[in-house]
Amino acid sequence: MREDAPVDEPVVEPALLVELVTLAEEAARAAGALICDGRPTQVEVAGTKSSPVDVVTAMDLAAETLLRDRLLRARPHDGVLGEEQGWLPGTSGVTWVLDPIDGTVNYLYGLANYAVLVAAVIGPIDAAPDPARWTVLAACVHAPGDGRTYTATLGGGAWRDGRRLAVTVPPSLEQCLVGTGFGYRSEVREAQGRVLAGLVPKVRDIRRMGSAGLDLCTLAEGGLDLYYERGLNPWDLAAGSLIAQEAGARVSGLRGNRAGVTMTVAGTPPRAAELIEVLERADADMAL
Ligand code: LIP
Repeated sequence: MREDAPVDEPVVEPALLVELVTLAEEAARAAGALICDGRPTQVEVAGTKSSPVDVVTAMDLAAETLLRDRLLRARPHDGVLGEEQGWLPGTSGVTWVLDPIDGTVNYLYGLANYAVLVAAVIGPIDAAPDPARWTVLAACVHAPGDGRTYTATLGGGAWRDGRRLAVTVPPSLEQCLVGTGFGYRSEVREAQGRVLAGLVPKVRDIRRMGSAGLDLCTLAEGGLDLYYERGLNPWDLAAGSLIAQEAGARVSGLRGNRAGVTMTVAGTPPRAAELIEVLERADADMAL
């Protein structure tokens, strides 16, 4: 049960949810085939963004173009927000939120932990989709490198390759395996490292796997007990947040806020509340 579900959560026609998740999976699989089967032996960096290690590859760009073409050919009045090509407003009320390769550095290094993230959200259409104001209706996270495909619809549960998912409930914070990630700017990473140093003695162990979308899916299937990260973009967060929520996780920010760029915390409610308390005491949402 989602603790941060808005009291006015919309009632959505089941037929629309089925249409959206089916289209999301079809598009994610097509983009996954492109980036995996077409991966060159030596992936070239096409450019950088927030820092010299925040890279974008030609495949990021090609995969997002494929996703947009597929989705808008099927639903031409929808909006789209993508990591590489930005926001295209729509008129239908549905906006697709896309990360063509989540875990770009893993993809660059030939590591399998990367995924295509596709989510359909509703919310105000006068501005780009905002985690503070959206409702995620349908999601697909597809990891072509190892074949994992996760899906969810609002109220319809979370699934991996046809198997229903549920989060774990460890007896204490000390027994929790915690996933996290770090920003691309060194001054941000320094502040995040201080928060991490305070957390390590309080939990079972830490995992940093390089893809927020797959971290949230791994939590949904019990491979992590908790996850937190400061600095997630909407496209990192949208798909995995629904899959985690539908598996029984609480997904939120700190200090009563919703999940978003300031902080995202996910996990079974009692343990998530304990992690939130630790992060609030550490002012983890105040780090650069
Ligand atoms: C990645 C996120 C991850 C974060 C990485 C990076 P990208 O997204 O999914 O959680 O820790 O630094 O931002 O850049 O691979 O799409």
